[in-house]
Amino acid sequence: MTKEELDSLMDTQWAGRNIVYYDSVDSTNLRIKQMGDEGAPEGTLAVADKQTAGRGRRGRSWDSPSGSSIYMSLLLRPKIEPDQAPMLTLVMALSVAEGIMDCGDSCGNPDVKIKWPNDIVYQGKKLCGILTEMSADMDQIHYVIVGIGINVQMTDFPKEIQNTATSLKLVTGKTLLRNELLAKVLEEFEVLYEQFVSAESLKNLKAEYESRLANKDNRVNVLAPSGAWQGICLGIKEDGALLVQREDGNVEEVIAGEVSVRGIYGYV
Ligand code: BT5
Repeated sequence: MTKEELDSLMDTQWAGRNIVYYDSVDSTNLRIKQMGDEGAPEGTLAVADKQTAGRGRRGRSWDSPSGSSIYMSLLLRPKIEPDQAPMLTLVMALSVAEGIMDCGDSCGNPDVKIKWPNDIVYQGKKLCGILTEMSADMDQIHYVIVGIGINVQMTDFPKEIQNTATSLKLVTGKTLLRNELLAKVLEEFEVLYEQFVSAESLKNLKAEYESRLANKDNRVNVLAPSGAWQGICLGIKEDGALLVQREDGNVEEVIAGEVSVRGIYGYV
């Protein structure tokens, strides 16, 4: 993966048209944050072969060895309200799932699913995670960073995640080129992002997202700060909330950030 190869494969109008490539970096999200503060244009993309301080949500870390995965962060300057920004995680999750499908035979056509809100999974294991961060005032977004980590050819995982993590190589046996997948994800994102921004909701993406939603119509555990409860996952709302029906028939809107949702037998 080199900047030249990425530039030559990129078939987008603006997303990923200004690529900053690192052999090794602390975190691509941190680099994009700096570029966002310095006024870089929408669509600027940081890509790294390796991260030394890859970040997950809520202070967690992202295992980021060299030579085997995609680590990238995209700078966005959407004209939406700050409270609508978390929906961008769902837009990117759908773009990654569709991008993997677009790679077709070269990727072995795995039927990947989205684990709401920010993971791409295959047969119960995590292939990709997304971290969306934002710089904003109360009523105005300065910029949003969408960071994506995709396990492409990783075969060795640290002990703590061996049972929950996987890679495209492990699930398909195929050696997929990272730059090909990266370009497909951005092509998908550009289209889905325009649909999202023009509707200011997920209205146009809801059906597609739900068709990829792991646990749809299945029983899930909702791990809320006030306690865990179970229900049936019905789908998503146009604002990105997950709809879960309790035993008594009431349908709750679960908001990302406050809670985790798991299958009743494990991580997905
Ligand atoms: C995420 O957080 O899933 C968001 C990950 C975002 C990573 C990208 S890489 C490019 C950009 N730059 C960054 O610094 N970050 C973004 P979360 O839902 O909190 O999941 C984190 C958890 O996933 C960890 O606590 C581990 O259990 C697990 N994990 C860590 N590394 C993993 C990996 N490579 N594959 C699968 N699971 C992993």
